[in-house]
Amino acid sequence: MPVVYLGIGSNLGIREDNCLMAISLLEENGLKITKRSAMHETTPWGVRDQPKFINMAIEAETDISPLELLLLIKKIEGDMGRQPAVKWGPRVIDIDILLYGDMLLCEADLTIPHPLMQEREFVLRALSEIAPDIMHPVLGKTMKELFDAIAAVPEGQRGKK
Ligand code: PH2
Ligand code: MG
Ligand code: MG
Repeated sequence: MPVVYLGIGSNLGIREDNCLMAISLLEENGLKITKRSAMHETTPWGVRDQPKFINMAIEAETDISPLELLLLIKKIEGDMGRQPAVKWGPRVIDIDILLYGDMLLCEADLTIPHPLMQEREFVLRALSEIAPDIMHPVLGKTMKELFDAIAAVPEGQRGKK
């Protein structure tokens, strides 16, 4: 079965409970969760003036195709009360597909690997905890290497050339 890595985040309400609820709902809907990272409190990225996030990453096995998984994620986010909001703004729950095996996908609503994962410390910290040796299928670097690379750059300099 394909192994998928998902990023989970919340910065509204009881953030830890929201992340755990998302995991339960993913399991109830057919994902076999094989690893989960610790929960990390992280500084908001993109839009800075918002509450801090709780972020984590999970590893799962699933037969659900990427686009079906995206539909399931949207359903779970909606059922958990996520409202349409500004890009990168506050949210009750956010579930992102980071990696889906070695698959490369570029559809209107879904790009795999997640196109911004290598720029986000909050993603790489959690992911490198559970999958340090997994290779990014485009960048040819492991999650640990990507995390070390971003952690070495001062926060204010990240994403700049
Ligand atoms: N999610 C965003 C925007 N910014 N910052 C952190 N620290 N964690 C997130 O999960 C996050 C973010 C939009 O999905
Ligand atoms: Mg996100
Ligand atoms: Mg998302």
